[in-house]
Amino acid sequence: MSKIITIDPVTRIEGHLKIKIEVDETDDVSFVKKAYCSGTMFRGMERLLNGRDPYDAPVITSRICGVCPVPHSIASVLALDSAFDAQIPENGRILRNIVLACNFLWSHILHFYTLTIQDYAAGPNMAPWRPISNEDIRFNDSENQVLCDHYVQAFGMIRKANELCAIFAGKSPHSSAIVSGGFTGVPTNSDINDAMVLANELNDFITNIYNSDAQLLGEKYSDYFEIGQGHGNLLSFGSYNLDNSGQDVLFSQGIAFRDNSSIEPLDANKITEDIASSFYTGDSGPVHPFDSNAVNSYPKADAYSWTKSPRYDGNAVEVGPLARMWVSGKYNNGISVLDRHLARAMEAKLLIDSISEWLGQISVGKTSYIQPVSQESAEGFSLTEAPRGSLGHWIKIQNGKISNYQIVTPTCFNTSPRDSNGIAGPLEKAIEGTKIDSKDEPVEVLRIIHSYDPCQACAVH
Ligand code: NFE
Ligand code: MG
Repeated sequence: MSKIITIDPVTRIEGHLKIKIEVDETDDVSFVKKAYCSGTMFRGMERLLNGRDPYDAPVITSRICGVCPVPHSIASVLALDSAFDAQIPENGRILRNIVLACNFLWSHILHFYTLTIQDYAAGPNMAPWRPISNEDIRFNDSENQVLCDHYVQAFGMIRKANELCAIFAGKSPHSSAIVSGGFTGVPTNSDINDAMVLANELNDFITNIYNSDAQLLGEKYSDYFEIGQGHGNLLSFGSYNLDNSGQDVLFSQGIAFRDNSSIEPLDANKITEDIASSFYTGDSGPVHPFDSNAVNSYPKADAYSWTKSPRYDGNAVEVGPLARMWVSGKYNNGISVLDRHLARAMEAKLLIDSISEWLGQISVGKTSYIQPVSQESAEGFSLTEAPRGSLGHWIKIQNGKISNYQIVTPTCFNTSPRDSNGIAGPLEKAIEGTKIDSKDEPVEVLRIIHSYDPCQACAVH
């Protein structure tokens, strides 16, 4: 016998996500047999770009999301850079890295303290900590109190990460300083000094509080190192150029398949999207983003999500901090709920250390921008990383206007529905097989979902 449980909406994520699970009830113990992820809203940002000036793309695509506006701007200007063969001055490259890393930091801190810790810790008897239905709280009273204090401190840190970004980008979120050809700001010594002060405060919090709270979570909930593995395929597009050759990067590009411990190089032609279970019509089967002709279509038989199904060489692949750190050889403990949280915290430490280094590399008084030579007809694409994982933008330009713009986001990869081969998306697969202690409160499922840090606004874009 099976029981259907629907969590709709899933809370403490960004955007609108529904999870339906089928729980096996034949024995005393319950296991999830099937899981279905649905993005329940439509955005249409790709269609909105058709016919517009190519330089509008970074400004508009930034608005896909208030959580990761910088990565969308970066992905969009990288696609324009590739279409126009733009040259980026050193300062432009460094400033892009700094503001991108600031966005990662504010997102990671926000995720751990405002979207995750409530799954594990019991705060005071007031909103947003109560009502609480979860019986599986393993922290003692004083640990709960400390975590709650850190939650309050985290808000100040999120603000500081945004301020650090705004020193250079002028405004955060949705800065217009990130442009094809580089970056519009030319920093002063006083900008760099102000940024250093904020970076030091953030480093202190990330090192002594965030990373140590993540470790404590790992100690209390060590069984979650065995929960939520999924397909076990980890993909990273790579990001943060450390020189202008594009060869030296902070996060490498590559893929680690479950049955193969080596990291394989990525072939951009093997990235496809499938719309079998999505509310779109167009070419069925896997289609490369440049060839996409998908148009929204609702209702549609057998479809259950507004998210498409990105695949790599036919495989469903997990993306995110764990995949990025794994492919870069910086984390290899395992693939699970807790590994995702620990890799994310370790990545935050790596990034705040890098920001301090990059601040020291800015050349005061030198330009950050070289005007690109626009083309009437061109195409380009970018493969980069956002806080939640691999992000790609593909642009085709005809008669000086955008003729096709396609976006594949991290949460699209992670929360994708089944494809035409019946392969479940990474989050669906991670939930399937999980043992549920209480069918009224499947907290295990919620903890698996939150470990991916889904953003459905990005997923449906
Ligand atoms: Ni809306 Fe985003 C990140 C992107 S997730 S948060 O990180 O792209 O798909
Ligand atoms: Mg898309």
